Amino acid sequence: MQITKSLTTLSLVTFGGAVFSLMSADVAQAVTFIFNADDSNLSTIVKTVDGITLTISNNQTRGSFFVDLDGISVLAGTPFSGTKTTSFDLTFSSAVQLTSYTIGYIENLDGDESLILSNGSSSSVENAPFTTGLRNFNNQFKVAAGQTISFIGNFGADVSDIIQWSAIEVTPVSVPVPVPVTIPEPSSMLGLLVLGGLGINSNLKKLKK
Ligand SMILES: [Ca+2]
Ligand SMILES: [Ca+2]
Repeated sequence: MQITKSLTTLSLVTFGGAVFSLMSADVAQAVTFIFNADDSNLSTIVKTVDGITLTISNNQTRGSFFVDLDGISVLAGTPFSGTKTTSFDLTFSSAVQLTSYTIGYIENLDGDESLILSNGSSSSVENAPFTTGLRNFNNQFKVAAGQTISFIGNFGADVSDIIQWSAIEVTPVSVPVPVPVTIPEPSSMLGLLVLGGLGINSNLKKLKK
């Protein structure tokens, strides 16, 4: 994916100054991981979307995940999946920013529940009340590739609750791309075209290695 993006960047730069303002903006789009019944009863869920792999593991205390058409149970009392789910770990194969999640189902919530995601240095606390639908993370913090995010769910006083996520959305953290900061004179455009071509060839060689 990175190589493909580099090629696109080179191509755009080659064709003139008009696109420079676009290149300086962060154009990364959110990547959505969707959970469904195929994920149920797995001790580790692995999903790859747009070249980013999400791994969810270490479910406590159940040992495996309960997932149905409403999504993955991120907080679940014993009435719903036999054994409570109170915590688990998430990792992403490349650097991302936590963006949002979609709640597919809730039941028996009392308004005293909370969800905490932390990578050790940053955290996001998701407080009740929860409703179904898309919800931005309270703190959209960034995590490095492979860094463990600990998820902890708090039931509050009553523990017969369930919250299911039908999806989680993250945004790739863009890697700085060396882009010229000055708009080239028309007379130097030919040179840029040549350099751009060389750059593409170089990247293609790397791709073949
Ligand atoms: Ca309850
Ligand atoms: Ca509760």
